[in-house]
Amino acid sequence: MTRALHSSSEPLVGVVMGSDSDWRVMSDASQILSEFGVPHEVEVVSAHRTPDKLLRYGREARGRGIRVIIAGAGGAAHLPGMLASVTALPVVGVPVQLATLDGMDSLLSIVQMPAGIPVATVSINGAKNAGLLAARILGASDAALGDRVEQYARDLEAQVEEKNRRLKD
Ligand code: RP5
Repeated sequence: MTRALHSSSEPLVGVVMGSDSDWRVMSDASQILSEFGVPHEVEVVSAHRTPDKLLRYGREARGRGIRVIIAGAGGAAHLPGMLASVTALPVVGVPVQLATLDGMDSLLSIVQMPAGIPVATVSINGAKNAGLLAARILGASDAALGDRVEQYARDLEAQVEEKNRRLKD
């Protein structure tokens, strides 16, 4: 499943993370996007260490043709919310689990957004679902991609039924 979404390979999804150390989790988003043939870019953007870059990235993303931002961060995870505050694009937040606090710090930092500035938060380390959510968002207006998303769900269903059948053998 590696067909290109468009003939152009201009990125439609921005996969950003607060640190290169988040890549162990965020690579799942990039991988599933690649499987669906969704062109995307990957960038380290830190809310606290590179605040000017954060603002620039958020403000310019839409004009560059990005349609969905997936933002992962751990600890005091302000990246997704701050990006959402400077762009009209949908932002999917991925709480990255660090060594302490079981990722609850990251989850709560991302999920409790004030009314008016939404972030679609997935589960702790849920980067694969973030990628799938981005594919679904794009697939709502791209029939070929929407079909691939539907087929993915049907394949999952078939896998569960196959495991169920084997269990009973
Ligand atoms: C956060 O701090 C990053 O998103 C990362 O999850 C965490 C730790 O970063 P490093 O110290 O590993 O660079 O901003």
